[in-house]
Amino acid sequence: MSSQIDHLLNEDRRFAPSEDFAAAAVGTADLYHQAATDREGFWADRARELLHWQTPFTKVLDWSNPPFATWFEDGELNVAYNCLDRHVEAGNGDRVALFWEGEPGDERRVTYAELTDEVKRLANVLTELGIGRGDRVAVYLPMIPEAVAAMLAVARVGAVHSVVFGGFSADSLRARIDDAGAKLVITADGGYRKGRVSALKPAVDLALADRNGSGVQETVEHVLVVRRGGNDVDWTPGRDLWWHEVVPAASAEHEAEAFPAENPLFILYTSGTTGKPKGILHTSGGYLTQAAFTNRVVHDIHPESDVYWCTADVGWITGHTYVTYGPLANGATQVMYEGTPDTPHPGRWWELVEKYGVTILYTAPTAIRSFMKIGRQVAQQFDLSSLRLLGSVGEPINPEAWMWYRSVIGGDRAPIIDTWWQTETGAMMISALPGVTETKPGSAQVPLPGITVDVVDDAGQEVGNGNGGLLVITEPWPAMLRGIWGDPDRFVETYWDKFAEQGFYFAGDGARLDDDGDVWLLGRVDDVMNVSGHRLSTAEIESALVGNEAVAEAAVVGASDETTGQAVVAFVIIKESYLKAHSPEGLAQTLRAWVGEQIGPIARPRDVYIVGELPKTRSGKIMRRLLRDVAEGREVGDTTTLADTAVMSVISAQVK
Ligand code: 6R9
Repeated sequence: MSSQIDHLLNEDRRFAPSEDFAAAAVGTADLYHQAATDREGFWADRARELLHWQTPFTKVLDWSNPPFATWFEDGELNVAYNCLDRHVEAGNGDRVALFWEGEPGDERRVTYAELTDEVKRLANVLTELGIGRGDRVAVYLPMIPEAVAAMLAVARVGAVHSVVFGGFSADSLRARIDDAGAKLVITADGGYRKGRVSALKPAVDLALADRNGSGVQETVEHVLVVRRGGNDVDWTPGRDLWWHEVVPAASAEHEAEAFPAENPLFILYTSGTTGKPKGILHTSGGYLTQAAFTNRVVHDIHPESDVYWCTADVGWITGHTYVTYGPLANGATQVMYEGTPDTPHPGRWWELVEKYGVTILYTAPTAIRSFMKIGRQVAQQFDLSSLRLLGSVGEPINPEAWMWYRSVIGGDRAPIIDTWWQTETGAMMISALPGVTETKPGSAQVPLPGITVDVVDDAGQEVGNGNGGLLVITEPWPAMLRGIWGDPDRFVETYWDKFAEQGFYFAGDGARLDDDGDVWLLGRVDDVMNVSGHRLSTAEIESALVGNEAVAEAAVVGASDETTGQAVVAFVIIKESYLKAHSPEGLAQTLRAWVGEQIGPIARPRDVYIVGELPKTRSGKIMRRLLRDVAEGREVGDTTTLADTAVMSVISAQVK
C-alpha cells in the first residue's frame, strides 16, 4: 500500500468547475457556512425544504442515548408519497420517472403518474395480503420498474423491505429471509443477463423448500411473482401469486398514511468481518432527507431538464439511495437498465447515454477500468456530449481511471465527483460539490455540508494534515444506520466500541489527509474485501469453502486486481480422508463453482490454491497479510510472529 500512497501524494492535477457549471449549480458554497454555524438547524432546513411532512417535526436530533440516534422524531411522513404523489399533485405527472431499457432492447417509459398508480395498486395488494406497518418483505427482482415499485409500495404501507440482490444464491436469500422474518417475497420468473434469461423463482422455491425438522419457523406466507423472463416456473397454489393478475385488478385509490420519521424503512444486508451478513437498518425521515439532499446537490439534479443514470442495481445501497429514493424524492427523470454493460455489444452503456441524452452518470471505478481495458474507441463511437457530470462510488478510484473517465467519457468538460459512503451511512458523506470544489483525481476530498469526519490514529487522536490513519465520523448524521437488525450488541461492537471514549463512528476504512486537509481513501482495514465495488467478507467465503466435503481449512484474501479492484483468492487445505478416496484434479475449479453456488457468482474466487498448511500465529490467527503477499506475487513480509516460520516458503512453492 505504501507505493500507492506515494503515488497518490504526487498527484497535483486540479480541476476547477467551469464558470457556467458553477453559475447553474444547485449546491453552493453557502451550504458549508450554514452547516458550520448550526448543524442541526441546517439539517432541519433541508428536511423541511426537500420533503413533505404530514406532521411537522419539532425535534431535530436526539443523541441522548448514543449510539442510538433519532432524527425528526415527532414528525410524520409517508416516504412513497414524497417520491410519487406530490410530484403528480404538483402537475408533473407526465414527467418520465424511468426510461427503462431491458437487456434485449425492449423499452418502457414510466411517468410519475403511472408509477404512482402502480404503487397505489400494489399497496392495496399488500394490505390484502396482510402486510402492514413493521412487517418485512423480501424483494428479489431483476432491474425492472417493478423493483422500484415494490420498494415504494412496501414503504407506502409502513412495512420494511429487504432487497436481496438477484445474483445471490438460494442459500443467501434464505438466510436473509429468515433473519428478517419476511412474510412476503416479491420476485420474478427471471430476468435477462448476458443475453439469456437467468431464472430467479427457482431460487425462491429452493429457499422456501420444506424446512420441517430444520428448526426454522417458516414466516413467508406468499410469493408475488412478476413475469419478466417468460421462463417456466414451478407454482405453489395458495402461496404464489402473479403480479400481472393481482396488481392491475387492485384499486388505484390509496391514501398515503403518515408514519413516524423513525419508522423502519428497510433492512439491507452487507458483509462484515464475521461469516454472518449484517442486516443494516434504516429509518424514514432522516434517511430520505439526506438521500434527497445529496442527490440534489452532489448530482446537481435539475429535475426539469436532467436525465440521470445511476448504474447500480437496487440490490445494493447505491441502488436504494440513488436509484429509488433520492432521485424520485427530487422528481428526477432517470434511466434504468436491466442488463450487463457488454450485452449485446461492448458499447451498450454508451449507446444508452446517446439514446436517452443522459446528462449525469453515476457508476463504479471497476466499470470505468473495464471500459479502459477495452479501449476508448468503443465509447467514442457514440455521442456522449449530453453528459455534464460524472460520479464515482464504491471503491477508491485511481487517478488513471479518473483521468480516463474525465477525458474519454466526460470530454474534458464534465466535473467528476468521487463519493465516499457506505451501506451504513445510508447516503453520501464525503464528496466534492461539483459547482464549488476544485477536484483532485483520486481523492473523495471533503465531507459534505452537515457531515463531520476526521482521520485518527488507533487511540482516536487526530493525525493532522499530511498523515494517514483511520476514517471516523465524529457526529451523528440523518441517514445513519439505526442498528443491525436483531443485534444491538453487534451494532455497538462493530462501529462504536473502538472509539467509545470519543463517541466516533468507526467506518472500517483507512484514509489520509493531504496538506489541504482533503481525504484520500485507502481501502478497508478489516477483513472486508471490495470486489468490483461489492463488499464481501473473507469469513463468509471461508465458511462456504469449509462447508464443502473436501475442505478441511480455508483462508481467503482480497488481492489487488487491475479491473475489479480486489479479487477473491482462496487458500485451502484438503481433508486427507477426501484425498484417499478422490483425485484432487479439477478440485480448484469445483471449489470456485461451489462458492458461486453457495453465495453468488460475485463471491466466486478468482484463484483457489490447494496448500498443505496455512500461516498462523501462535494464538492460531491466520495471517492473511502473508497470504496476500503470495496472492499478489510479492516477496513475503515479516514472518516472525508465525508459529512455524517455515510454512510460508512451503506455501509459496505450492502456489507456483
Ligand atoms: C456506497 C457503497 C462501502 C465501502 C466503504 C469503502 C468503499 C465506497 C468509496 C469507497 C473509496 C469511494 N467505498 N465508496 N472507497 N472511495 N468513493 O459502496 O457502500 O457497499 O457498503 O461499501 O466501499 O471501503 O467502506 P458499501
